[in-house]
Amino acid sequence: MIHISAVGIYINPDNQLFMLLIKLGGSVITDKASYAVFKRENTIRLVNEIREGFEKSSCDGLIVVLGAGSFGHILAHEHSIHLGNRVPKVNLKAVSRIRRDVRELAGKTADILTETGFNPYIIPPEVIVKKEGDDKFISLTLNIKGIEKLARKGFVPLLFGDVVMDEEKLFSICSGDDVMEVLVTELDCFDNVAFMTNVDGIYSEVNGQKVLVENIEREELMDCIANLSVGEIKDVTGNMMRKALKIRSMAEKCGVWILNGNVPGRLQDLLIEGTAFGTRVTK
Ligand code: IP8
Repeated sequence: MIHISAVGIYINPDNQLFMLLIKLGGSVITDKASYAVFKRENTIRLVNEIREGFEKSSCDGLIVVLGAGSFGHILAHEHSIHLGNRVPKVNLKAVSRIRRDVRELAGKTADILTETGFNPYIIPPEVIVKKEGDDKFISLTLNIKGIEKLARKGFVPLLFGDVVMDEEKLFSICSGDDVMEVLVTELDCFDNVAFMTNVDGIYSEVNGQKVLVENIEREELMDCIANLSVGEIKDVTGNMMRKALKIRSMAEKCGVWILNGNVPGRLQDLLIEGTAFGTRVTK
């Protein structure tokens, strides 16, 4: 094994180069306060940072996952979409609208990826996950392996949080975090993965003061959960605890970075230098 940089340039035992997996959170690509407002400039800047980093690395592929931001959460919250049909009056129109809106967001991001020289391949989450039980997603393994192949052949699989079919509740929400977790669990091609959020990373409270945690081991993550914050806690897809559990599960297999995607240069630093101002969760 040759380990040159923290992200990407890493040869695994089968002599295959690692790939980049980046989640662009809803708070960095949309204005979360206003329904379906795309932060185009920020997204262009982030995609350019990815391009720079990708070109300078020798990694073998890129997969991007999108949060829904105001293209999903505002209506989902208003109509309790996460409860599926377990509400007195199911709002089918809201479900249709959200499914349409998150595809619009994926389309807008795909356009930017294309303009930057990438070949995006939009993949709705139902292609790779199936909702099972109350809060669990199982993977459709064949299709997941296909995603790795697409990425190695030059496409950029572009996945996103969405409303998906649910055997018990008819429909429910699959977040971008769920998609990230399934990809990391099922594929062995990531050295580090990055979550671009609207905060600098995970904070801990020391003597009443919030302090950024730069490095944390996965087991410690849950110990100090009460004092942690990675933003976006009001989302319908869960509170801090759920997000932290997902990060902990991913850190079993690879490093998980939480970075501020609204600050220029952080993502590029990570991709080029192998380190950046933010939080790294390790095994
Ligand atoms: O923004 C949520 O995905 P997330 C998806 O990654 C919907 O939590 C439809 C609200």
